[in-house]
Amino acid sequence: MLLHDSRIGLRRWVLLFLVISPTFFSSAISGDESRVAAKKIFMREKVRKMFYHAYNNYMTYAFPHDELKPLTKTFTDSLSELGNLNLEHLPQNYNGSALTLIESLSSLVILGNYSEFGRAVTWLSENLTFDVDARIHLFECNIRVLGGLVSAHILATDPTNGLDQGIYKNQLLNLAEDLGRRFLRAFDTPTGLPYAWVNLKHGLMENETTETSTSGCGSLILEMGSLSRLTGDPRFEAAALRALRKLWSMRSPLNLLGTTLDVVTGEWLEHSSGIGAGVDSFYEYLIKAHILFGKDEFWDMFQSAYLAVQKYFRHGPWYHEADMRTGKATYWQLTSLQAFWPGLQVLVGDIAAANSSHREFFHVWERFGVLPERYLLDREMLHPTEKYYPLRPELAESTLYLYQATKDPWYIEVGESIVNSLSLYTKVEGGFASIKDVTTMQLEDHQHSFFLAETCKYLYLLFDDSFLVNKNFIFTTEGHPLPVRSDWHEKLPEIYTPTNWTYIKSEKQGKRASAMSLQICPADILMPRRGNAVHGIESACHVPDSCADHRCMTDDECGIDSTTCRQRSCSIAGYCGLWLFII
Ligand code: DMJ
Repeated sequence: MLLHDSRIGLRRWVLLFLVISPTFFSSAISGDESRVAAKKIFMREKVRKMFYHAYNNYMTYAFPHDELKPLTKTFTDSLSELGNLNLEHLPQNYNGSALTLIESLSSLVILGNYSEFGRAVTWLSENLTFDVDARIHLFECNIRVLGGLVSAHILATDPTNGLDQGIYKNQLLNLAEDLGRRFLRAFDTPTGLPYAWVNLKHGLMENETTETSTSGCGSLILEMGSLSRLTGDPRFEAAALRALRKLWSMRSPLNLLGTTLDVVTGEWLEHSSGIGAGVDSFYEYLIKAHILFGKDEFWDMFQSAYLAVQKYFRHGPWYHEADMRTGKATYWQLTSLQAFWPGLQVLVGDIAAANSSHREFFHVWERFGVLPERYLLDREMLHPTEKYYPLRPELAESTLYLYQATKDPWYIEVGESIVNSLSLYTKVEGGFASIKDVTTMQLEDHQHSFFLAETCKYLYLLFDDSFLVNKNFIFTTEGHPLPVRSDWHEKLPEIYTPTNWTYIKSEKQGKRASAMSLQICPADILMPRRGNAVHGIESACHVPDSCADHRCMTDDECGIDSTTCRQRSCSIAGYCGLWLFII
């Protein structure tokens, strides 16, 4: 009897649950959505305050010098210190280049502060000069200053950004052009590979080092290409392209590159490389140059390079270094800079791989409170001299890309955790300080300009992407936005106005959709039918198998499936496919 009664009771409960469950679930979902929406607004305001705490302290204690020293409330002129400060070549009155202000320009626009943006533009127009006897690092000056000016010029000329058009007469572009001309002297080498260092006033200096890095000469094309398109002077793009082509021609038969090279002899000095320091933005610029300029040449280079990375550097979600000649692993190290890679993978459409690597980086962040500069994977310990965290943006950057591609609220939680750590460990009265040692959280007196150009910007966009809606930007490696314009793009027809590049247009769209295919591939949809066949769309996530006949010995020889974007694996019979393994 008891049993009978309880069965009836259970059935009633099941029936009742079935009746109310749709309402229950829909209200639970909308409850979740509104909680996420509220959190995003709350966090956006927290990031806004973070940005202004860093910016206002810079303006009070360091401007017009380059960067703020937040502990002593003093400054550093790091543009010429990026590397070795050559004091004897600095004039007495050299007082910096307002680097942090230049780096903040696009962030001010994204935060909607057009009046401060306007004041900054006016100040820079009236005061900034590059006719100074300063030895600068080409790569750093390109990504920070040239990129900052070019991007801000584009934002300033966009009437929707609310800048009083009366005050803007291309001053930032004129400054960028002047700087670009000074850069050109660095490219005067037998190989076309640029020197890492150039003097802004005098050009190449006597006995200048001929050593540079792969990223140093392979990540100039976005800024210098844009400068050429804006000014009509083709020399900037031509120089950057020539260097990139030369660099690519120096790859090994495995499609791997080293980390350092000689710009005069064109020989490699360091054959080991990975996806971190000295190489990172080289990969980034291949894919982003393809997105920005639509040249197949960039895509072809990128695809081969990406495949080689996945094949020789990847170990599960981790990436080690390998010798470009043999493909054999050299250093098993996780570095903070590598954390940009999942963001790049989102652009390619390789979202599952991006997600798994990102999770590992976040675990490391959670373990230490921030990301240490270098962790020795094989010895499971921090690198003895690289325990620092200089407020780097890479994890926040990848978090933004993954959230845009998946809309998974977990990434909002990650962003919240990053913001909370930054506030807890690095915020001081005079700004935000770098961490010298993540085991003690001892601080260092430096607020790098990329904290304003990138870290704050990516976090802000994570919580409020209104700047990106119905727009189509790529971000340079320093976080400066450049719009994808049909007149710069070899592929986009003018009638096609793509929506935001990282955006899954509809929340219902599958998570595997490639952010890049949404941007590049839809252009093909508008192409007229060829004969009776509708022209197909090549998936951007597709990485072909190593062998054309799909034979393989290991999983690493298999690529990424073009329709599902899933990693293919090697079957027992030795064929690549989407095999299901039952463990
Ligand atoms: C930035 O200056 C750029 O992102 C660069 O490519 C490498 N990383 C730093 C910030 O960590």
